[in-house]
Amino acid sequence: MLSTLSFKNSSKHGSKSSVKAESTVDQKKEEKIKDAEYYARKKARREKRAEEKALREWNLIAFAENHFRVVATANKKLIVYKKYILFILCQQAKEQFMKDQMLVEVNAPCTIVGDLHGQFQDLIRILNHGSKVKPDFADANKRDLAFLHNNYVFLGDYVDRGQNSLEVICTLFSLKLLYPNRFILLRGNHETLTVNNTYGFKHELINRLGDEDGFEVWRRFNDCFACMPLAANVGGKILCMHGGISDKMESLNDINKIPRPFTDPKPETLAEDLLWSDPVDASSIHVVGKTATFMTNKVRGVSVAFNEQAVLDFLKKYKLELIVRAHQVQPYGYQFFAGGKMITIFSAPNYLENNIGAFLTVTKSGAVEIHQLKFVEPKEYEQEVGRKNEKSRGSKSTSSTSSSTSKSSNARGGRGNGQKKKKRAKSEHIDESYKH
Ligand SMILES: [Mn+2]
Repeated sequence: MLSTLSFKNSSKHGSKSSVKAESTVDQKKEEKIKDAEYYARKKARREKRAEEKALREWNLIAFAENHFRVVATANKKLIVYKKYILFILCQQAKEQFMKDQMLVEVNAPCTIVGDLHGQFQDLIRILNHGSKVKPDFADANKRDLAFLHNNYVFLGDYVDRGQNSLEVICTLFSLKLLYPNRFILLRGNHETLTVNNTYGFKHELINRLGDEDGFEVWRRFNDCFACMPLAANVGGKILCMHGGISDKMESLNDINKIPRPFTDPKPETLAEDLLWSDPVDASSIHVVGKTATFMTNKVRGVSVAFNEQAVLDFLKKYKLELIVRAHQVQPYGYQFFAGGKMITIFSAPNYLENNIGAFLTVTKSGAVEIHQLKFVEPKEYEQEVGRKNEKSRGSKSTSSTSSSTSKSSNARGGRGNGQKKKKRAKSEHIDESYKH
């Protein structure tokens, strides 16, 4: 009470001076707003000029090539990116993705790659696989030699977790722009805003580009992710997606009808299943059930889990022979499900302690080979790349960037065939005590 009274008194007696003071305050405020508006306009003009300049100087080939040049120095923050360049890359990639159908048709031979999660060196090892010449983007001949006879399907989860999400996504986007029909980049559940907000990509961008620019670049990448396709059909026989199959479709063409863009899939939709679903844990009784079952995905708390019969029915219904998906880390890089009719591949070695990575190649006739990718220390990696360069200079020997074994499985084989392959792979590699 006392304070109210004294306030009233003071305003009564000192009204003149307080009005004056108020008007000065208002004036100052106005000036401040004007100043802020002036500087905002000035900044906007400056940014626009810088963006236009970046676009004039934008050199896609040089940008892509730079990613292949720096790998020999391994495992640091490799490239210094400018935000305007990243704006351009995102915009052009977005336009390119919109030209793909949601279900992309691809021809064999092709290489299918699983989760990469910011492991840039491993991406380069996979890209170098099968090429005798180190890719040189400045030289059109060598550029073509590296990738000419192959298509690539990447199954998503390029960003988050690892150290070099930015290098991975920039390499893949620039290859997509250079070879739009040969590089098919599917979307993973980490290419959604709510996920890469939390699991590393946003943090990496803010770390490398600063709060404001990092946030803006992150936003633009997600605008672009929102347009990426969700599935690929290799040779009309092998269906590829990040998560898995769905019970919310009636024809393969339903995938093409999923509207774009979307930042996060709506709950209980086909899009959500393609990004998130899983085969049920092998220890579950549902696996051996004779009825196709889609159940709540308790592990993820999102989308569905499906049993082996669901995969077999799905293949029959859509006249397919094999499903290739990623999304789950595997100790040996790959795992069969439904008698070899579904293969999970995970291409980031040492994502968890000691896991091996793997990727697939599909030959023209439809035979599937699994290539494993062991973890290499940065030092060994430099040696490996060094050895490769030596080889590419002279000798005839074929490249072996991906250390290790490859195994065959035939996508065209029958059910029994798949079983046989499963057994063989087990005897070679899979620890019996391991339960997926
Ligand atoms: Mn995933």
